[in-house]
Amino acid sequence: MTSKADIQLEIDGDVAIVRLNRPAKRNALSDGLVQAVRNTFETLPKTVRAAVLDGAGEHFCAGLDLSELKERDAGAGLHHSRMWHAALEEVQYGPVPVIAALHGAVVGGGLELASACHIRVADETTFYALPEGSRGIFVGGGGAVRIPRLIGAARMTDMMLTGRVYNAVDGEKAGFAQYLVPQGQASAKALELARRVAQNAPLTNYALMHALPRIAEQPADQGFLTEALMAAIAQSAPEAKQRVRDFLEGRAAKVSKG
Ligand code: 1HE
Repeated sequence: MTSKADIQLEIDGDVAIVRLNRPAKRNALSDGLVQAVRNTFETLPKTVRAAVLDGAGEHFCAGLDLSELKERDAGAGLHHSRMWHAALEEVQYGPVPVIAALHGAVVGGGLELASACHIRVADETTFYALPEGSRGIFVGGGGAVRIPRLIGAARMTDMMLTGRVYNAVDGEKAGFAQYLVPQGQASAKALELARRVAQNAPLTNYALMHALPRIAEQPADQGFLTEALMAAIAQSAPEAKQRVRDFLEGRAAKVSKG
């Protein structure tokens, strides 16, 4: 059973915090919850410029709700997987960059969902697995496309063939997460990053979400042209001109070592 309360949306200035809220079921993704994820990202208020995705309770997400995995014929299985694709596309190619705040289990479809986000922050309790291999099934939420782009096909193959689980430290080294933080601090760090991302020029964020992943898949000669077109559009925006002027006239921060 999925209820409206299984997903929470909080608006904090120009940042949306979307929370999977089925902690008793470890935020397992029922069909209803997958649809709710899609609907939430599709209908974010226009004032939102970045989002955080996290999970209530001890775990980010236990993946597909296995209690709904009944016998499906091939056609129904195809449409079920495509339903996941449509929802996770709305996360990846929706209106704003999404920062996943990870802790505990990030497994199966939960890892597929995290992979659709633009940045992943993991706390030290995080672990990553693809138990589909041991359940006799296959990824169906876009994982075969997105996970190899994070960690490589060889690591994903190993995880699915052997049930290998990556802990937070090894997971960050492998490429699952870009930030590793102490226990309980993933959501706060993700929110801090989201606030920073929200300050970017909208066309820069658009280019990073929509142009960069496509350019990365294009043959080099096409990629160079797409890059040039995107660069020309981004730099012609009045906001870009203002930001460059601010730097040249000493009003904008320099790049510092951090
Ligand atoms: C669930 C699910 C679930 C927990 N579907 N109900 N995913 C998996 O194979 C992972 C399965 N889950 C686990 O391995 C563990 O639950 C966890 C490591 C995530 C968490 O362990 P723990 O000890 O904190 O919780 P628990 O006691 O195992 O589970 C608590 C409850 O959540 C329990 O229900 P209850 O009614 O007995 O209290 C569990 O049955 C329930 N629960 N995980 C349904 N996944 C697009 S295709 C994607 C394909 C996949 O994602 S396959 C991988 C599925």
